[in-house]
Amino acid sequence: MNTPEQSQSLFARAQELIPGGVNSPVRAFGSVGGTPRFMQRADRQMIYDVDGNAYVDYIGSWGPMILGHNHPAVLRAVQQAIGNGLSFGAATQAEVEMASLVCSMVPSVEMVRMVNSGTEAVMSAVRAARGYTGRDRIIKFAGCYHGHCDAMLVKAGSGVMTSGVPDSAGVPAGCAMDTLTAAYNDLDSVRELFSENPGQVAAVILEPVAANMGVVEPKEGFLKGLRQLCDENGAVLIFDEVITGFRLSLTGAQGVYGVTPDLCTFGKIIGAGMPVGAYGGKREIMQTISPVGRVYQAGTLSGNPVAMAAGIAQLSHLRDTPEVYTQVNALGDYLRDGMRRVIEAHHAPCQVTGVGSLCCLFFTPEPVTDYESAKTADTARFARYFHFMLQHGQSLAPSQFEAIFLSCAHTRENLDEYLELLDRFFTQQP
Ligand code: KE4
Repeated sequence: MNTPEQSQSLFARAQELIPGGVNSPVRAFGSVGGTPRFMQRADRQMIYDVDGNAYVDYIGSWGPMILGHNHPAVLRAVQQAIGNGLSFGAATQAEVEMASLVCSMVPSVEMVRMVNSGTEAVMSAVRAARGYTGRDRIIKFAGCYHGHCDAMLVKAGSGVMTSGVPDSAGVPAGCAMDTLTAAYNDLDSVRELFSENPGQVAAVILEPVAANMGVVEPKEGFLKGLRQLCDENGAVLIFDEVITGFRLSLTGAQGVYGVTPDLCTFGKIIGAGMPVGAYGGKREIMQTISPVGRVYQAGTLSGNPVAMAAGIAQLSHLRDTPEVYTQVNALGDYLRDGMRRVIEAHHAPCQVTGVGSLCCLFFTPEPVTDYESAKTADTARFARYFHFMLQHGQSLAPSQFEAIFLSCAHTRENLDEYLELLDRFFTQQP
């Protein structure tokens, strides 16, 4: 490994010009320390930093790169689209194609609206649920992340207060109070909030597989129970599938677990690395959206032709080669089995979680089923593991509370290299 001199000088300069030197906080290595690597090129499963170092990429731009970087079909589509102009601010055929693709691939989506990020998708879906029900309150889950709109940057109030309190400066208490927080995998906590707020809850929103507190799977019956509670209370069930959508299966987590949301949100894979988000679901809810309905939502670059070309190419490839999922999910099983063998051999106080191509190594002896148990992780030890791996050419998410994202471009040899290094880490730092 070359010393990260270029990254260090770029980071010093960046910190003068950009808050924290980054355009998204997690990239700053805040929870692991050290200098973030400034990347300049990626291809297939590999990514290369400005100091000439090569890494196996286990972030994949936080999810979009399920086919690996620079997939030929995506690259070709983008190059072709660019030649026709970057953005028109007018309706295009590509948007109809994209909408038709999403609605044909995800049965719960009868209508869909394109936006430019997962945050925008969630913000819009929450507004649609509030407009459709005429109610204000939203139930979310501790440890689930849904982007940075005000209503989602809220944590549970203290004690008996069921109303939320801001989880970020700049979020007004008046906004936070309408967001209630339940515990993931705990249906009673949801039942309690519904009974404390009768007729006031517009929606329940969650990551059907949580991947922002590390990876935490829904317990048997949890998603089904939420579906039932929403039906009983006239609330909209929103699955935030920004990570799981088109990753766990062609029909996301809703297809894997067999529970149908009323609305769902997408991002990442739907744009193949270009800035795209989407929200969609029941026609009667989506018809509340402007210009048809009274819920306003808009965006200059929504449905951008270049972004649509990328997304259409990636989704079409996934639809036409479903063996992609067998391949990438099998890699996930292989990696999780290997991780479990290594931590067992070393009696390491760790948990391995994950679904399909999402994996997570928690540095805690406790089973992880929600945010409270996830927070028992030894983040200092995670940081040592992270830097050990980075030094040996493995680019992992710089936080215990993220995921390993596998792609079709990863190989078993890549995973064997990771597992051999994991074994060495525990040998050297028991
Ligand atoms: P964006 O606004 O970042 O496109 O999407 C927000 C979002 C919404 N919902 C879920 C389930 C998400 O995971 C995200 C964003 N994911 C993080 C990674 N955990 C993005 C990385 C970052 O913030 O830089």
